[in-house]
Amino acid sequence: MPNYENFLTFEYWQYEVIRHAFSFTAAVFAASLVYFAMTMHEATAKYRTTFAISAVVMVSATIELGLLYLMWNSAFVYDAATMTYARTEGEIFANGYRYANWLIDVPMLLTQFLVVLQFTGAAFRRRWITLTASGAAMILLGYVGQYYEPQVAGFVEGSGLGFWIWGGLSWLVFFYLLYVANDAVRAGRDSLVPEARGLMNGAWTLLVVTWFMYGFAYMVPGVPGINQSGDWVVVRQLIYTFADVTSKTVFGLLLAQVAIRQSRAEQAGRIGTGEGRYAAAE
Ligand code: RET
Repeated sequence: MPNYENFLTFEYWQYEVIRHAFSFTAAVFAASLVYFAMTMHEATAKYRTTFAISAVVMVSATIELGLLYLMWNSAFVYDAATMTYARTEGEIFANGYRYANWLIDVPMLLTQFLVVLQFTGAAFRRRWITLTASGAAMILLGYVGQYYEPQVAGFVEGSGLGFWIWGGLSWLVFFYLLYVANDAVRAGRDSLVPEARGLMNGAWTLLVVTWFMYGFAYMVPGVPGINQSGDWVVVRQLIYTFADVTSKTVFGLLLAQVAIRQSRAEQAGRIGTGEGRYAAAE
């Protein structure tokens, strides 16, 4: 089943705002890629992984958002008489590309988080497996659920129950993921120098707040009263846009700063350059 956007006709401004949001996001990620690549040398070798991961996230997101932009362009056609955009016969817009992007980026961002928290060895592996597995499960469950959008929004016959069941399971996995990630921050942040700890706390808060937004955006087609409104399609895509830029680029910038501050402290000889206390402990 195609996403619920395909069943609506959009006013000129609604369509344009969404188109611009897609191009804005793709451009931010392409520009951020250059920034992460060019500032990588500011950290010592041990901390460069976080820049490399941000670069991977930027490439995948630029491609996926670029595809969304192209699809949005071809899926709707302008009618000058009514000044609206209606779906082009034979074409569809698929929000599923976002899920493909998250499937790459969620495990990447969680890996980045563990790396900057200085986990190594067995402690890293244990947390990494739990976090990436639950991250992937969360995305895949939501991916299945979004196929029920037309039913739950009332455009097609059917109860839309699948939307709530798969989405509900995804929410449960999400809460488990947050629980495990919270445990990792608590255990890992003490190994950071004081001037990096505040930034790490900021990155964690940012992660929680922005990741919740994706879950809320998922629900929009299921909310009666707003689920057949073009305005809410705009709101939903703008929520995704904001969450994307903050959870990928701003999050990456905060972790890069943590890495740079750690590197400086090590270079100044204030802390050791060993493998971190967790490797030693295990
Ligand atoms: C879904 C389905 C409904 C329930 C929840 C979801 C959560 C999605 C999240 C996505 C995060 C994406 C990120 C991408 C960055 O590149 C799958 C929408 C809770 C948390 C961080």
